[in-house]
Amino acid sequence: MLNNKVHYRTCNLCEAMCGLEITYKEKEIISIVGDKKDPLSKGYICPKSLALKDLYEDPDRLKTPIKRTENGWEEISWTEAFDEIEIQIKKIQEKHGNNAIATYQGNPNVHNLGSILYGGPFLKSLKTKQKYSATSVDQLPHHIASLKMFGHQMLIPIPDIERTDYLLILGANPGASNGSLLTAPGFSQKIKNIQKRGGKVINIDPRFTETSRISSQHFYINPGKDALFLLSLLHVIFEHGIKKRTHLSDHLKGLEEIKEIVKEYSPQKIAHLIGINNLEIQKIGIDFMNSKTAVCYGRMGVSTQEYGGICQWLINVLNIVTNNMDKVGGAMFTKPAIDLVFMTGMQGKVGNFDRYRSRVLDLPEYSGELPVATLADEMITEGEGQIKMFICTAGNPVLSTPNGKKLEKALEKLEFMVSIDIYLNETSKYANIILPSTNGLETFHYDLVFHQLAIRNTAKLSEILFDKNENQRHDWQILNELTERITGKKNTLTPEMMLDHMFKFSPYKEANLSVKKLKDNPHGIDLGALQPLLTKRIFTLDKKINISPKIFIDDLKRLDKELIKVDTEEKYIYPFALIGRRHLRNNNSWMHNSKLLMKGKNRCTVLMSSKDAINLSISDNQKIKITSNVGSIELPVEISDEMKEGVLSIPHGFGHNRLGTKIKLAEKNSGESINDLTDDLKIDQLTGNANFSGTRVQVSK
Ligand SMILES: Nc1nc2c(c(=O)[nH]1)N[C@H]1C(S)=C(S)[C@@H](COP(=O)(O)OP(=O)(O)OC[C@H]3O[C@@H](n4cnc5c(=O)[nH]c(N)nc54)[C@H](O)[C@@H]3O)O[C@H]1N2
Ligand SMILES: Nc1nc2c(c(=O)[nH]1)N[C@H]1C(S)=C(S)[C@@H](COP(=O)(O)OP(=O)(O)OC[C@H]3O[C@@H](n4cnc5c(=O)[nH]c(N)nc54)[C@H](O)[C@@H]3O)O[C@H]1N2
Ligand code: SF4
Ligand SMILES: [Mo]
Repeated sequence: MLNNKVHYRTCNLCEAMCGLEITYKEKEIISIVGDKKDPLSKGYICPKSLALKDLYEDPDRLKTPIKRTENGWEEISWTEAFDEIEIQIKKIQEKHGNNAIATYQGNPNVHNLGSILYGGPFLKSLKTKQKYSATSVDQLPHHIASLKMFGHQMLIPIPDIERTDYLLILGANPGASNGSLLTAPGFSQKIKNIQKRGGKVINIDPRFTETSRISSQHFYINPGKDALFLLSLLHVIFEHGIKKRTHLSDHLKGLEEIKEIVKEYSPQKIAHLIGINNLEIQKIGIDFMNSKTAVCYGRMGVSTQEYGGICQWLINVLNIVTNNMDKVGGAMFTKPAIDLVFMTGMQGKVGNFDRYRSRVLDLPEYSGELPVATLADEMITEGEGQIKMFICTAGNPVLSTPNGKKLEKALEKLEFMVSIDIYLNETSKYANIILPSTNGLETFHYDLVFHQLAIRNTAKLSEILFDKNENQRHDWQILNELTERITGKKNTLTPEMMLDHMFKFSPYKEANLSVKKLKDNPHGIDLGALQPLLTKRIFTLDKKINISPKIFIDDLKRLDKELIKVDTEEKYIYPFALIGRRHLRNNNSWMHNSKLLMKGKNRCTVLMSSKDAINLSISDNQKIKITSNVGSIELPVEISDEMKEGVLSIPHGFGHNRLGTKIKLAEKNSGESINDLTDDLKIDQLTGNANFSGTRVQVSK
């Protein structure tokens, strides 16, 4: 009789990097629990990790390449698939130019070592400017703020939530999302701990969320008005006088400029637009500046706004001018075992912005990518540079990008499309060929990205738990074969070899890190708490931290129109503002096929305040039609006093009712896609990021 065995790894489903202890026998998982010896997560896990079993066993998961034919989908061999894709790439680029091929990289790419290491060379081999990713429906403003202020797109300040006395959270709901650009497993407990230490947690959100519930105080804000809120906080802080000198003083520039600017934004003048009372704003500002340590954390909900760029810039400014940047208990910077920021920063490869613009809408490039909101227009609009072929890797843009229905129409018209994906879903169904990859437990993994964003420096490797079957391929093998076929050059390096090489540049010389050492330490290795280090890694040309970058200052003119805006006709036609929401047991669009996660009541509902429901005579669970300027969907109402009056909430990632997919359980719990309502043309004009917060809608019965 075979004995049970135990395997340790990091959960790859969200950014929290929880350590798992998986008991298994042959190819069967017996249990998944938190690994108490993991130096970062110390035993914490959320229910999603248990779904790794469902994912592994899911009969709907693709294992063989499939090709769309007149008679439906047919299984084909890998050689046949690669041969045909190679022919199409060459044919289309010869006929229409390199930019006729577009690529989109979805979120799971950053949770997959192989995709990170082999995705870059693959994109480069295509020599196309039509590159897109989930970055521009998510955290793009963070990167631009870091690039313009610190000189490096990945120099993202990490709130030191384990040591702070005051945490101001805007537009993030770690109580459901487990945190983002802030890897902190057990985030909710850490919020409670701040209060146990005598500290405060203030949450600003148009909805009273899972995070609001465990915060010291919650304030409802009008969607999309965080830039004004932050300006008014800075007004209060400068009015009371900031500390004269800090360890960053000699490294700052632009302080006088911002001080002048915020004079215009007193809370007395703009509180009514923000929706938070003048005195409350003053109190938050004063408490923030007087707290021994304090940090402002603003995520998804403030990034995906009309002024997302301004928001992320001002959050950094707030942390800097209150002497909380690069300080214990404030916003800090990591020094991970493989320190991509330092490695690339020293080589001057720090990212770029606006070197060229998109063809149709004239939107700025960022780090070689264009904003995905304009992908459909680039496909539909005829002329030189029109996209004819699309390669989608681990992405579901039909559900995840604004105006998904428009993208569907555009995908239908392509000459050829390839998806590298584990499912036949809402996006991959438009592919001519789907190349399926291994997933999760079948992969060798090291978190290159999330160690860079964690509240503590640790290093952990995950070995393959279950070998793939002979006909399966890893993402890196698929990407590598495509690259080899395009370039004609062989690459025999494996992810393991590449990783081992990167450890040679580790700043932790004394730790002697290597793949072997991490294999010998399966719970991971602790490298210590974050330390101040920013002055050694400012990568701007003049080596100054720029508090007032010109692009943001100029963008304030756009924001200032908000101050004098009278209610437009749009507000009467579409009286409600729509926002999204996450749930602990969802993961963007792709885990609704897990039995375990889909238990319980329907989660794809419209949340509406009871006052609004009474005004419209709508009862709980009644189906209503929600319409925006781009489309309409029908969903049941959930009356909830979590909602601010005039604001509705629908989760993203649903809409599995489109025909021709193969995700049986998800189809049964289909819901509707919020991105059939969001507008691809209403974006943050500065950064090109999608704007999901506050889509104007009307409702009818
Ligand atoms: N309205 C609204 N829209 C949103 C958001 C929102 O809050 N509101 N959130 C936005 C955010 S933050 C993000 S990150 C995006 C996400 O947007 P996307 O990345 O486009 O969407 P996902 O739902 O993550 O889809 C991931 C795809 O990868 C496949 N997949 C999963 N694992 C693997 C793997 O290991 N290998 C391969 N090859 N494929 C795999 C899945 O089957 C799925 O098709 O959505 C954005 N869209
Ligand atoms: N369970 C689960 N976890 C996830 C994911 C998932 O889909 N499910 N997705 C992962 C991904 S890809 C990401 S990027 C992260 C995102 O993680 P978070 O950034 O925490 O994202 P959300 O949970 O969507 O929280 C955004 C919050 O912003 C609020 N909000 C909306 N509009 C505004 C506004 O105008 N102003 C303010 N102040 N608040 C606003 C919303 O009500 C919501 O509470 O989560 C990750 N973790
Ligand atoms: S919080 Fe994220 S990383 Fe941790 S177990 Fe849940 S899904 Fe996995
Ligand atoms: Mo995301």
